[in-house]
Amino acid sequence: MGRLIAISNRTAADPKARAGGLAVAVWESLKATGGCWFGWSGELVDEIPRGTSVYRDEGVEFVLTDLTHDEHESYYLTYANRVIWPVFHYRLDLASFDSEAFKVYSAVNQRLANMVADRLVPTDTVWVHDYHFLLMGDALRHAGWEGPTGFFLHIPFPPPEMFSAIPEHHWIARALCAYSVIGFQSERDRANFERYLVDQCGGEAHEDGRISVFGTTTRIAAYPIGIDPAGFVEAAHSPVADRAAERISRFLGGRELVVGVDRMDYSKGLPQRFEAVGQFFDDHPDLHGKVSVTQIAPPSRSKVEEYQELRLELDQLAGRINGDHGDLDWIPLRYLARSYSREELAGLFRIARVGLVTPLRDGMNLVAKEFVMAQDESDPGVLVLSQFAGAAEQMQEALIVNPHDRHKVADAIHQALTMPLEERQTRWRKLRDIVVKQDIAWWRNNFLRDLEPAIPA
Ligand code: GDG
Repeated sequence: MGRLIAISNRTAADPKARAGGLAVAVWESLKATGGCWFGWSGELVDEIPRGTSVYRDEGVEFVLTDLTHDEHESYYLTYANRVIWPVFHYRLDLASFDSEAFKVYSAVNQRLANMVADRLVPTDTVWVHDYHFLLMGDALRHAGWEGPTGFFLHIPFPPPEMFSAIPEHHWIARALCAYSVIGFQSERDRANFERYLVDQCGGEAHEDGRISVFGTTTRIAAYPIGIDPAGFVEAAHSPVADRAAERISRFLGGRELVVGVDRMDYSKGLPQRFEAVGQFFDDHPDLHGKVSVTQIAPPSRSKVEEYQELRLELDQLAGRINGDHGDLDWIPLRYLARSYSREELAGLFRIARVGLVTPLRDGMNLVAKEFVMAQDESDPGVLVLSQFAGAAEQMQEALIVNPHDRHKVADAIHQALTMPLEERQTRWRKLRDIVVKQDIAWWRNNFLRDLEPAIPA
């Protein structure tokens, strides 16, 4: 294989992204092939920048561009985050369709594609990431690039009935099919896209997973993303994790810990989770004072209105639950709207009896996998997992719930808290085996292996 070229909105040049599993996994291949990573610098400027900032780190070249204020507003905040994100998470009610913003989204995809194409050589392999760059495969072709181009969608792909509500759906689908390989998180997402192409575009699905449509043939497949399991075990046993675990244990004073960690996003089902926690305390007065729920929810995209409303709703709900159930010496639901280090989170997971991962819709959900790896075999905690997280396809040994059904989620919390040790261990071992086997390297290798046949000999 020649050089690997990665393209994503934010890159590992951003220290916050650098520690993430994805950055590490992609970086490995970039380092091994002397590759290059393209993306946004994180800076905003008034005029479309002519140049790029380029620097090298461990043999990997980062090529970054600033965005103009207008591009950031229309491409990123509006089209990516107020059209694609809500619709792809099945939330048509939250979408603000905007054809002017689509033009800018399209122009940014083309601007970056031109920047990338200028630096490509024929032996390169291009791997594009996520919903900011749905049109990049096509834009690269326009820019003269004819080599293999893969795309991985980190978020769900909605059913065709929903996707086709986007005014530009046909344009997007046609552009997507310019990629040689399109990867999804789950079989459900892959099947949704295939159904759209077959039913609405006259596509022909082949048995080997390729699909012929729009005069071209593209491979579509599910490649569930994983984590770096050993790295997370190490984080969970680091001195920072030990200190965090100690601090929380002191606060808990022998109470059982139920934990949730999610970016503050409406896809994560936090209001519904809080309602379920309220239901659980309604149903089990005997457990008042014996269980403490901690929800960590670092705010994200706080410039977008829907996220500001979510923040208010959570503040209110948490206040109500604690007002209804709390006592002088007990806070039933601790809700912390801030971020913690990866090691601190790992320490928190390690001492939790229950992990709550109940998104309304999620591409994969890495927290589910991290929670499992942080547990100790001698006394493992139980994962309560939404049936609507991509992770549910791999992690059937979790307690699988419908996050909209607060009674069932409350029952699952109770079942998890009272589950006998032997059952906890049996379930946990099966989950651990999956997370270890289908890790981040497995994901990357599977994807790149499928992209390789597209490389001209
Ligand atoms: C997208 C898709 C898909 C969370 N809070 C803190 C923190 N985190 C870390 C978690 C985990 C990551 O962030 C979140 O990953 P998720 O998978 O849960 O969700 P998204 O951010 O929505 O990611 C998702 C993923 O892409 C990968 O393909 O699984 O479905 O939506 O690693 O631990 N990390 C730190 N402090 C925090 O406060 N350090």
